Amino acid sequence: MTGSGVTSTVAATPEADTDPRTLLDRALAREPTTRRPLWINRQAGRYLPEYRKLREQHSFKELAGSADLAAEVTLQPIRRFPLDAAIIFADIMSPLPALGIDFDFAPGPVVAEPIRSAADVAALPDADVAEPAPEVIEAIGLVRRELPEDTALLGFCGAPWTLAAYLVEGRGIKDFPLLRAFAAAEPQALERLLARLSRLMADYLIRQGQAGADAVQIFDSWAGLLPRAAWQRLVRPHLESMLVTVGDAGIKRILFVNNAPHLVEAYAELPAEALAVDWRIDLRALQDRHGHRRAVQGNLDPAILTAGPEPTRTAANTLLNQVHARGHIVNLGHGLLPNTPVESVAALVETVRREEH
Ligand code: 1CP
Repeated sequence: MTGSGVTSTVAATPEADTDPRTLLDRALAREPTTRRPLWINRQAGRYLPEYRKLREQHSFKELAGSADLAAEVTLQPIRRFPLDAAIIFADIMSPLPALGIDFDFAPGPVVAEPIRSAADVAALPDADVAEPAPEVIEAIGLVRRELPEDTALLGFCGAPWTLAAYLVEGRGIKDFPLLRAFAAAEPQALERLLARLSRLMADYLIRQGQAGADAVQIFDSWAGLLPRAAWQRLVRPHLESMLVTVGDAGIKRILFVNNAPHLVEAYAELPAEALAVDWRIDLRALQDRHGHRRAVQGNLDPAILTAGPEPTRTAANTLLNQVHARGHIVNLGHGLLPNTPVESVAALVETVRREEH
């Protein structure tokens, strides 16, 4: 492609200079911006020396469980790089104690008593009594007060299916065979579990919005485990009802679908302001099909950043040239890897910001 279409879509408008909204807000509305917004999945965490230093004194559970420490970790990458959004430091498991779920991290989530039967699902508390992750809600308030005005704050949650994956399987393992067996043997119990998670996550995301999050990202990291027909029947209705409830509350939604090429078209039909995809997906082709009504987010391969600043710059420039600026939020296609040099992140930030005019 020539690239001329790309430059014409980033033309600055006089209004854009005085618009109090963040770049992320405007990209979510698919309005023209002076440059594309950038934030990075897992931008806080183990690749940062200042995070590793805190981790010498505190477990991950302690960091995520304390509003003060979580706020501090959220702000660490923002102090180092001029990113356009912070994402609250927590885990997709954080709201699950509200359902009486006990878990630890080793380093990923390990559930003490996995859900393996209809009786296990029936035993979950049904009334919406407990407040999901009050420490996360408090941390959002703390970060909001510290964050520069032009930096957006993102809340997040796990999609019902991805949470169910950990709850049924008990931990993250390849292809989640116990989960797929449960979906076949106990479809009604699975649906009851998904419905319960969908309600809890809608409530949790709305609370995050009320506490000061500008938008929320829903991580469906294990979206691709079921074939399309089973996904449509069992999973989609519960994901959709959560997205509708959150949208009706006026909260903007970024829906991340990971490693599910057979479902990307179905995800693009779900109600969300932006669709985020992993690095396997052709983002420009996705934008050509759905960009008239969805912003797109992504999708550099995180592994490229581990190769250093030069490959990072090359890949970032290719992405910027291929994908139209309007309605594009730059990000990786999955989380930063712990062995990423800080210099690669700096190179990515610099490359994206150079587009400004
Ligand atoms: O320091 C440590 O040892 C803990 C590692 C760690 C971290 C930094 C875990 C355990 N979670 C987190 C934080 C986290 N998790 C964030 C905060 C944002 C940031 O770092 O900037 C977010 C958004 C998540 C979301 C998350 N957790 C997802 C969805 C995104 C994705 O990666 O697909 C998933 C699947 C999890 C589960 C989880 N928690 C932790 C790990 C290592 C994992 C995944 C691996 C596994 O299942 O074993």
